[in-house]
Amino acid sequence: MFGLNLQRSIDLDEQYYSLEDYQSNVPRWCPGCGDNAILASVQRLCRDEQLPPEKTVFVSGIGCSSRFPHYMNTYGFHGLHGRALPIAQGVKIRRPDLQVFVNMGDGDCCSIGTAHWIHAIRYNMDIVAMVHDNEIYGLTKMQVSPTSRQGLKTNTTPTGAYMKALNILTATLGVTNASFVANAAEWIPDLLHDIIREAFHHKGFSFVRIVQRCPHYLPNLYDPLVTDPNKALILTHENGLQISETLTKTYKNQEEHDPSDLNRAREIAQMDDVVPVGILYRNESIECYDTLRKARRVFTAELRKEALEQEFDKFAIDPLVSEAVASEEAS
Ligand SMILES: Cc1ncc(C[n+]2csc(CCOP(=O)(O)OP(=O)(O)O)c2C)c(N)n1
Ligand code: SF4
Ligand SMILES: [Mg+2]
Repeated sequence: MFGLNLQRSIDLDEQYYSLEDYQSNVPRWCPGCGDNAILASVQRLCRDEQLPPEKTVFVSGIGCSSRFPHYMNTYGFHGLHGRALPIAQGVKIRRPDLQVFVNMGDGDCCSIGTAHWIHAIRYNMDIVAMVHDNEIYGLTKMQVSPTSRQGLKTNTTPTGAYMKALNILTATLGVTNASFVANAAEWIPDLLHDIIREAFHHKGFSFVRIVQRCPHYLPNLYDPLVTDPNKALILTHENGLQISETLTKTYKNQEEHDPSDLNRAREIAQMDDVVPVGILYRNESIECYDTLRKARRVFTAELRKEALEQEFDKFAIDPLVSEAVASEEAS
């Protein structure tokens, strides 16, 4: 009789998710680790897009970066080393209504997970994949990675990495059906956020390589890039990133790059004196495997029941056959 009728005063349709709604455990990454900046950007995206936590999934492999799902207050799957992508594809094919994100390390994606990486690009499923590229195996204490630069001293290459580093961007751009390829640097948070937002809005496999600092094992590695803004080549375009005036004052090295220009994207990806920041390539016309499969067969409750019954029928015992067997045994 006294007080508010809460049933009536709270309109559940008007639920607003704040940043805190996406935050979970306190991250256990080292202070200054670039993974913290990536997490903050992704939580901001979820808040801005008002993604319902129960409709959002983060899938990872194994590595420092792969602790990501523990820090998101959404569904999550901390998988196996190198296997984040097939797990995410499995989730998406069965639950197309979910927003699926993948967080992988450079070792996860480009070493043990290489086959999955290549085929995930070709399958072009509607998933956002982020590679936290710190050029090292962080979790296993500083082993060489395919993206480690030549000469880098690590615990498995104490005299320096022998090979030239694998170029993640040119490799991705070279795969059939590549539909969205972007590059970001975690120390430019505004552009990191804008790039992840563009990736989220792309229908298809959105591949974002993020240059990520590992101050614990490779302190100062990225200092020349972080301290000299001209080492970042900002890619701007009306169909890509639009950079604010404030950022332009700092990041003057810009190129207007049309993300539909694959040849120029490949040239930019090959630059090794600057870090391109922006959308290298976007093609909305490539078909998605999840859409193709959906068009062929809609899994209604009826169809599921029918399929289950067909399976059970394989184990059914025909009464005529069992009678014949019984009388044969008796004679
Ligand atoms: C099948 C398998 N092989 C090897 C390992 C050991 N292992 C765990 S994480 C990792 C590399 C992590 O490096 P990266 O993927 O770059 O992630 P980071 O820690 O740098 O974020 C390795 C080799 C494992 N857990 N499982
Ligand atoms: S070891 Fe490197 S990558 Fe791992 S949490 Fe620490 S700073 Fe980050
Ligand atoms: Mg790594």
